Amino acid sequence: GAAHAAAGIEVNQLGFLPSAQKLAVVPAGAGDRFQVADATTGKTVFTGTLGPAATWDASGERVRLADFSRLRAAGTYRIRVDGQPESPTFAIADDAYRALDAGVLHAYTLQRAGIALDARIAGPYARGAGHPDDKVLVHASAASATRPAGTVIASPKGWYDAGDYNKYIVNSGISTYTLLAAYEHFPAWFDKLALHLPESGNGMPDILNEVLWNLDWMATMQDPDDGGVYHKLTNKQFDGMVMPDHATAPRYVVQKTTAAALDFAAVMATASRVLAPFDAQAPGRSQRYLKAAELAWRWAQRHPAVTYRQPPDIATGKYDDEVLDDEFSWAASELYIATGKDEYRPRALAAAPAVQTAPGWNEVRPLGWISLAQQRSRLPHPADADGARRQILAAADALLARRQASPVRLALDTSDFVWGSNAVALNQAMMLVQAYRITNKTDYLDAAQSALDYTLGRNPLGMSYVTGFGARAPMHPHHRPSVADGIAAPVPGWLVGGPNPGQQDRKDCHVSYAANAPALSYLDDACSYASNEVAINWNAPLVYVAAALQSLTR
Ligand code: G3I
Ligand code: 9MR
Repeated sequence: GAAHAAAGIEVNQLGFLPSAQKLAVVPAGAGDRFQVADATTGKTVFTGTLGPAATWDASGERVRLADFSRLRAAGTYRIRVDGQPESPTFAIADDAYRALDAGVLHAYTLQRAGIALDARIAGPYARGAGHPDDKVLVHASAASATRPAGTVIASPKGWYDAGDYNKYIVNSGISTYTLLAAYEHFPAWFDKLALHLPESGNGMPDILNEVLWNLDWMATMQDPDDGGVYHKLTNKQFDGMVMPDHATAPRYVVQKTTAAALDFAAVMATASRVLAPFDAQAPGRSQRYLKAAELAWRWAQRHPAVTYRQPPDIATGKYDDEVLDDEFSWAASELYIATGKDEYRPRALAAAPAVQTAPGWNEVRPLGWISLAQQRSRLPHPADADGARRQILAAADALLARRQASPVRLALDTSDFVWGSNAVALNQAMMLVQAYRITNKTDYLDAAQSALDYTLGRNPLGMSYVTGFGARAPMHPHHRPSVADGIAAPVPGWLVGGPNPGQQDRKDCHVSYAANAPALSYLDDACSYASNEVAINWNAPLVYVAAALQSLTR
């Protein structure tokens, strides 16, 4: 492929809250000074000196930093440096991330299985109902005495996982938890964030209405006879690039696994806590969630090492993970908070074997820390939260140290450029936000801001990695509705996976990646599931971090 076009001046293309740290990255070799100009009048409103030049190893680019944090006046701006094209326009505004947060949450609504979306809800992305999942077959790998292979069960609703139309409990776990945590930590922000859902106006905050669509599905994935939880609900093969209502292959629930049971238990215990104040709307719901969580935990106790084995006739996503200590730890943490029972305490309080800088679908221990740290006052022994707080601070301090050494002021390490790297950056930001909530130390919030800046344009490709947001955003995500709907613009509000030098999709792509360096290994083509797919677990930390910066920046 061709060499990638120089990104020029790299800046968060949405912008900043007035008192946020504001950094841009400028190619070295131009002038020493930078100006920030009013985008409407062209008048210079701020000038500064660029920092020293240095090379970022993840991209090979030689850069200097522009710091204009002291510019606080609301407005729209562009950055200028001699010898460079002007930066994209960005804003300084009190509600800089309001439309973004609403849009990124709305993507979940557009991603719902089993529902038709009319123009009132979906605008031009209105579509018919797909995948009712009211007649799902029990796959041989999941057969039990009471539900032999071929048994028909109902398992409707939920969100499609990603660019594909399957539904996976492991990935639903972290996604649903992160949205519940966003509401639990920043209720005032979400109480005012209107999303235009079918349920809007029913007395629930819209973010919780959206989460309930997936919780309702998750609940059906538990076998009531033994408490075990199916790993996924899926076709045998991935669907073609068609709209949901044109994808009609038979659906199966596949294998009960320990990871599915534990992630399910953690989410249901969390939901019982976060949704308890809304029980009047659905009497007994919280208790049902907690009962389901404990039933799943007990199944996992009886089956502590059942890892996912893809059956030979199934080819869809695996979400396989051989290490289950972290799943036990997370589930135990949430169940300990919910019940106060001693039986959950040892697993909940067990220290991690190493510093864990961010959660991910296969590394969920930090999710338990987040809950324990926040729920200190509910614990039978409040000091039980201290270990979690220490582990959060160890993670955040490791990230701060990396950021301090980084020429682009990012905690991202070269090894963080994996499948879904954009979400690695945002999950790190979520950890940094936890450290800020514990200590009130601004450095942590600044580091989280930088991670958001990275995903919104302060990166060597000069892209906002969120569809529909920013001056230069992905146009061709690996997302079946975006490919099949006949609309040029992709479904908005999706964070794409991002640069991934693994390039595991090379064999399926008719075009090649423009570059191989970790931070440049990205392809805005629908073929590129390894760098340009979307996924519910990648959007979730973006919802969280945007809400956090809106709520905490002062
Ligand atoms: O576990 C190994 C680790 O030991 C090794 O050091 C490392 C080196 O690269 O690789 C690790 O495995 C990676 C694994 O994720 C766990 O992190 C694989 O290389 C990597 O290919 C794998 O990527 C996953 C991908 O599915 C393929 O299985 C992504 O995390 C995951 O987000 C993605 O999820 C897919 C679903 O399967 C289907 N639906 C879409 C979704 C998003 O693309
Ligand atoms: O569309 C699939 C995507 O959701 C997955 O993340 C990816 C990796 O499991 O696989 C995609 O499906 C591709 C399959 O793996 C290989 N043939 C081409 C498919 C893309 O249409």
